[in-house]
Amino acid sequence: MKRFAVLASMVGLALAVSSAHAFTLQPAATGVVWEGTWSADQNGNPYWDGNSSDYTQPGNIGNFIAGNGAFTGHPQSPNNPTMPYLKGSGSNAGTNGMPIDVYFDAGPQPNWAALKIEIAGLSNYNYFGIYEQGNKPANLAELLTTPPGTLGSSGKSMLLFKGTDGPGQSITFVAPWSQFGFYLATESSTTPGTVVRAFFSESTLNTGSELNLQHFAFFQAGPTAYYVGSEDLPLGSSDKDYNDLVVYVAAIPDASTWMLFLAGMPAVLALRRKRA
Ligand SMILES: [Ca+2]
Ligand SMILES: [Ca+2]
Ligand SMILES: [Ca+2]
Repeated sequence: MKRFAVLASMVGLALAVSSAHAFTLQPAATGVVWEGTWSADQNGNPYWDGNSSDYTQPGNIGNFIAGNGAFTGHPQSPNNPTMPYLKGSGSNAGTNGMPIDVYFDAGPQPNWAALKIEIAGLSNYNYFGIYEQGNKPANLAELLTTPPGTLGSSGKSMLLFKGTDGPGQSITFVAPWSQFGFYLATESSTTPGTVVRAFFSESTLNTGSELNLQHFAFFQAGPTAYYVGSEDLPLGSSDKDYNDLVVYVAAIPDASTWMLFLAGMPAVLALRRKRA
């Protein structure tokens, strides 16, 4: 069992997002809803409320958001036990509140920023990025295209964080499509450049046993800011803790705002230097 170092203070995460509505969450099918009543008690409900096997228990994404269990006093936790999570509804609902298909509208305001928060055991092989809504690349190896911010060769995906990026890594990006989803791809540890698993926030794009099974948990940190937790193993054989790669993502009025924000996070930089 590993416990990963705390690397960044998330204090002051309230970004000076402009009043312009940079984007909206676009529900697929008949919709998704934000649900602020939940309890991270490892009972499998909501769907992300599993019992972590690679982090001190109880330590799933809900514990991180709430700032309880193994994340009590965690400096990166937003400490919000009622932060709404995205719940499936109607025909977009899986079991235990799972939203089957989730994607985002890039919006008229093009700039987004993402901050990698916390990683788990398979970190070196996990790749996190965005893809064009409804249109994943045929060749999943494109999901590993580096450096972050680079489009895959078919233009359907963009890596945001590669496995070896440490917590505190950040990126600003412009989605080249009107709508996008998030993906998590795991690279083979024995055959570099080969994808052994890939999950999409539109889980109808997943394959095999993971078809229609959501591998991401979304929490609404603000009108234009989200926490995205991910589960990197097939749900039938995983702990469903959804903390395997956690990203804070926000629409920002312009990149300079994000840079100002980062300038206020010397702890991140100091710790990253210390770790390097
Ligand atoms: Ca629960
Ligand atoms: Ca997991
Ligand atoms: Ca985990």
